[in-house]
Amino acid sequence: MPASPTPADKFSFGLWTVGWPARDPFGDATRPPLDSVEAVHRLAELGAYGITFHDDDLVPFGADGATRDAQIARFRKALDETGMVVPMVTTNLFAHPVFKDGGFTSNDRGVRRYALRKVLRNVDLAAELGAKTFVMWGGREGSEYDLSKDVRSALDRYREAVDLLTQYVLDRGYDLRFAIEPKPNEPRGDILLPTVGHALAFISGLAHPELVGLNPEVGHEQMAGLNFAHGIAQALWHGKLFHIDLNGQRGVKYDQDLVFGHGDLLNAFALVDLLEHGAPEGGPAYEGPRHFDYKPSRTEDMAGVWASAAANMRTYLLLKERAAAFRADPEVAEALAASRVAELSEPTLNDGEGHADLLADRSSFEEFDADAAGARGYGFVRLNQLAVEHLLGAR
Ligand code: 3MF
Ligand code: MG
Ligand code: MG
Repeated sequence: MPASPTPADKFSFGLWTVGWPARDPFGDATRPPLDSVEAVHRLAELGAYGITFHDDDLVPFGADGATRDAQIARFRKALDETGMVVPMVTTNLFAHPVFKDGGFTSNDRGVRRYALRKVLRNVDLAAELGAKTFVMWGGREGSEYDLSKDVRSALDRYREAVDLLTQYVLDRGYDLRFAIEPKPNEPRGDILLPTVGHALAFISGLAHPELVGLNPEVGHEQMAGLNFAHGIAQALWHGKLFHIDLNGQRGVKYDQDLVFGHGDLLNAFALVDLLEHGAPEGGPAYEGPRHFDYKPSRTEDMAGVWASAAANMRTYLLLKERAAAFRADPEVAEALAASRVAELSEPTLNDGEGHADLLADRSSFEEFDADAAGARGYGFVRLNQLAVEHLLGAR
């Protein structure tokens, strides 16, 4: 059994996760509001190391300066008392009616300028609290009706906004990078930058791409029917996994935000294996916060909220332990070799070989026995069964 979580595990939670009073489009809140100071203390007791927030989670939208300062001071005191850190901060550009057609990409230019000002103010706060990542989830950047949104202009405006923000961080000398969080839909019918792949392509056209990466969320990719572990592998390949939102999702439906592992458990196993063992030399491929962006289900009371928060961390640690056992199993090593998994890291061409050499190599084509290669099995099912058995604790 894994040890209890400790700050060294780098588990963090959004204030809006444990603080969700469980109001949904069809029903009222089932839980009381949660004070940010209590959230810090309870999460620290459970073994988390960090807490994250949207500006409006900490200070109600439109609060005056004195209220804002007082709320931030109380929060900071709770951080000091517990040793909790704020590794990431984010801005809410989706809740207030002003953002009903988006923030950075609203058709209304005044709204776009207002959104930028709101984010700039929160970037200052993020830097002040020592956050290293500023997440941008553009939940309202999108449309329901194709003809209502000029998508190319919207992307111009999105780029204009992100370019302004990176320039701001550079000019202020902040040690802060941005992470875009893709999502295919909900609350908009179609959201801009809907998947990891779309966001990666967008980042490559920015003025300071080195300051912008991704915050992929398990459920968001799975809502699009995509393989989250593959998406994370590609984000790592581009050097763009700046942050991660862990949770659970069961198939292509609304954003469930279940506890991590309570959706596609096998994919969660592959994900933890990748994060913990995916470096080329075998260590962790990702060193950042293991951030949970889940919602304690509406059926749960406050005791259930804390039980579900603990469940996220325990599931992660169990998967980490199972992945380590999988990697240490000699039969797995043998199955990996039989499946030629490591052979894929060998370059296809010899050192210095070009197309002329390849064309001259008769063994690669004229003498290659395609029928024999086509008849050979890869043994992937055996390998997967070994993974399932480790996951089930049967080995
Ligand atoms: C919505 C989300 C968001 C983002 C958050 C972080 C409310 O599906 O995942 O949570 O994670 O805005 O920036
Ligand atoms: Mg979500
Ligand atoms: Mg999220």
